[in-house]
Amino acid sequence: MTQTDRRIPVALTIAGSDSSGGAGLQADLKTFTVLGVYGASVVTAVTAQNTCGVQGVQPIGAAFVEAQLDSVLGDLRVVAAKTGMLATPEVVASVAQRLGQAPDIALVVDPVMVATSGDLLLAEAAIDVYRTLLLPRALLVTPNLPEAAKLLDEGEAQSLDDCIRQAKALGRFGCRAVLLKGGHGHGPEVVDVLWHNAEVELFRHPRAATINTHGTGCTLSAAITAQLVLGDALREAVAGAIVFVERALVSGAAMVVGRQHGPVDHLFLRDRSSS
Ligand code: PXL
Repeated sequence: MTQTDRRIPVALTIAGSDSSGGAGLQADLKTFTVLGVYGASVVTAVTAQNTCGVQGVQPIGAAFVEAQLDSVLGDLRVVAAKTGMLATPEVVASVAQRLGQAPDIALVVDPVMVATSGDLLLAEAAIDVYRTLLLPRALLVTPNLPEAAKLLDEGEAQSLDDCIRQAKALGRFGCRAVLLKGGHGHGPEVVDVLWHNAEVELFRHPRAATINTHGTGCTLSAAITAQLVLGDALREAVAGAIVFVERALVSGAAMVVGRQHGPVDHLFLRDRSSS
């Protein structure tokens, strides 16, 4: 075995920093770690943030995002990557262009636009760059209902039929698969719609009774990425990640991290080892 072969498989997050530690690249690295995968990070923006909201955003310039990507991709064996908050059209374009040169990396695109608190995390002008440059490079895109509506430039899905239609429509941007997350809907049941290989699969689960939902989407896309690094096929990675997030949501319901929307409990597995 050569030195190169012995490099361990890596999950990469390309995302913003959440100073409160519940979402963004902090959520991603925690998720990679508890799932047993080595994580690396390329920072696209730094937010000043807590459980009450986002107090400030400092985007990183596209040239320095590219420098970080070059450093990581030129040395580490990145098997799968995810994007989270990309903040500006220039960064979306740079990430798409640089990952276009690394076609073997499985790419999960979480098209982050707005924080749980309602604060904007993406410039409006970047949405078209997602459509034209980043989605065609993606293995999987994981929008919530408002993000899917923005990408499609239509109203938010109001029914399961709408969700299925929108999931299929997003596939026309050139990604191989779409997971349309139903968490922003209403009612006691959440339905996530996976469109993959020209087929639709529904993942139904009870809505967790919690206000601690900060970082749910980040954690889901990070868990999918970690499962891909571990060798799962896409469908199994998605199914496993949905269960992971459900358990993190249920365990996090009782946590008090700050005064408002706290994070999911990335450490819920610790209860297994202490019993
Ligand atoms: O959950 C979306 C998200 C992604 N990235 C960063 C965030 C948030 C939500 O607050 O802060 C950096």
